[in-house]
Amino acid sequence: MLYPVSNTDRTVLDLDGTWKFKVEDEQHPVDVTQPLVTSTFMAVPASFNDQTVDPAIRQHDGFFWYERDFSIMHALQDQRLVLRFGSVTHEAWVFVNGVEITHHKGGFTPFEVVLNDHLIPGKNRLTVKVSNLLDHTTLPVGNYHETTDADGRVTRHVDENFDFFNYAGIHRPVKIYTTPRHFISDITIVPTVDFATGTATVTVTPVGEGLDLTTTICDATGQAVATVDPTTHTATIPNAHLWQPGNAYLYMAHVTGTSAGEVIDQYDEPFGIRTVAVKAGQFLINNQPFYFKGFGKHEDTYVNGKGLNQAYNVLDINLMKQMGANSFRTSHYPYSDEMMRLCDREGIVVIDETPAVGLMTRFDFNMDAVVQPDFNDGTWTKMKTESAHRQVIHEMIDRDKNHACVVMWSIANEAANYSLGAHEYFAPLFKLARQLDPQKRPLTYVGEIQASPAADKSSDLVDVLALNRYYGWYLDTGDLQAAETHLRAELQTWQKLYPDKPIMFTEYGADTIAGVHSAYGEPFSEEYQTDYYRTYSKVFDEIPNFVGEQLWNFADFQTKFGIQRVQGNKKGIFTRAREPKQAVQYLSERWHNIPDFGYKTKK
Ligand code: GCB
Repeated sequence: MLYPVSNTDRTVLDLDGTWKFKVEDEQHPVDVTQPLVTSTFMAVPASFNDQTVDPAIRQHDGFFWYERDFSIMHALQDQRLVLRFGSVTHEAWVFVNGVEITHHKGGFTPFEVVLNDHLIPGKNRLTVKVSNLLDHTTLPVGNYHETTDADGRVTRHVDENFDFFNYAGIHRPVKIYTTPRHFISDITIVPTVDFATGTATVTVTPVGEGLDLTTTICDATGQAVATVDPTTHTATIPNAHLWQPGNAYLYMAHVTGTSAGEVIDQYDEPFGIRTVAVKAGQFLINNQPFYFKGFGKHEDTYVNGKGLNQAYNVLDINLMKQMGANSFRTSHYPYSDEMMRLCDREGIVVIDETPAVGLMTRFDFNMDAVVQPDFNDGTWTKMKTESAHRQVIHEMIDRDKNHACVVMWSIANEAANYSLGAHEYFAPLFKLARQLDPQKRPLTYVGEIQASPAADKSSDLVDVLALNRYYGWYLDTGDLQAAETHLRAELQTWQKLYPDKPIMFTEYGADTIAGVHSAYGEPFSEEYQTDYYRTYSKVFDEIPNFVGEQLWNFADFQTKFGIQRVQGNKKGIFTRAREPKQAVQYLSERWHNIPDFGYKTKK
């Protein structure tokens, strides 16, 4: 899906701002044919939850209404007008002038609808009904139940099967963009490089009905450097300037759509020339063994919740670069278009993850049970997420396929990979992702501690073993010596089991309350967090196939209430306000001493 842009053939209208807002009272449903009656307003894009001072609204599980008016200037009315939502979490029904015009389920990917046939002259009323409900068919997974009282009043409740606050609302920008009636609808870009000669071959496949399409490749200064052959769809770029981690370089595919010799539509798609491959236990970017240094993150900031916050995105990347980090994972859902475009420009390497989190029905550390070969906790019969999972894989790859920053797809976070049925569930999804990705990037899922080498039932499917481990926190609490022993033993086992698969950590961390100090290095203190990271680093450096460390978490973040959470998860190495904890200094020193390439060159 192309990002909305303005150029001489297209324009973008911005519908962000302050919208009318109302919590649905199911006893007295909203009449969508009439303007929304409410005195409440909410900023868009943003979660609604932290904009209110009413705890009942903040915590409400159910349906919500947003509304605003808009008009289209006369000069644009013969254009194709497309209404696009960057994301609405988790389900949206969109009405124009009281008539439903589209519906989308899935809170972290964009959707759009052509408006022309639904408009009336003058002012138009745009209404969005939003649901924040989650259950065993949705991604993320929620445990849903409802009760009905004597008066028929239904109370709905979602217990998040995951560790972040269920923020909801219109989270990303709302735009109307125009295209001509015949338009460029898609562009797919696949770069390859001959490293011996430095020549790149770029395949650019534009789609646009009723148009003759031609593509010119421009360099970062805007100079045309190649023309795409219309029959083979390829262009050759000698001495190609590579997109490198920390050293981004973006070319532009300038696509022109003509009809009878007249230019009708144009689109500029930025792209980087880089390759990605997994080979002999290494993760290769541009044919060089890359080492991931960075984070699992969240889209999570004060007041905005999970709403787009561009200033925080810019700051976060600056903090990463200052630390010598080079990468992050979009835990646990695809992030905004805007963040992905920024990472392309900044040379930040991204592991792009679906919202498949919470695919497990039990969570404990009884490792004896899960290692039984026929262990089955029922997850894969209880969960009915297959269709949602296929949809998010489609939508994520469709949106992000051209991004240079994306080097790997993560199909899920911490599923019941130790339970019978896991392989049958995941194999078709991996097959689907491999078919859909034109750049054939490596695939992984992120595995949790119960899916140990002895218990895991599906790790043969992944190209890279991506592990989340909490030795020294949830296990071996406060005992870093035991943690070190257990960590080493497990990593050595994976190394032996899969001598050709790279291994990386996608989570490891300890809750740390900023300002708590301990002369004894006790848990929750800043000293403990630093010691914890030192311990892990030592073991990582011993494992030949270990290709990256992404700690948990970049910053403290909001979660549901729970006895292990004090206003949220405190495993950030930055506070939620992005103030550094002590570990930042240690990790900065370590990461500045680890080169992006060649750190773990195999003997
Ligand atoms: C995990 C989850 C992550 C949690 C984290 C924690 O394994 O993937 O969502 O926040 O542990 O801090 O417990």
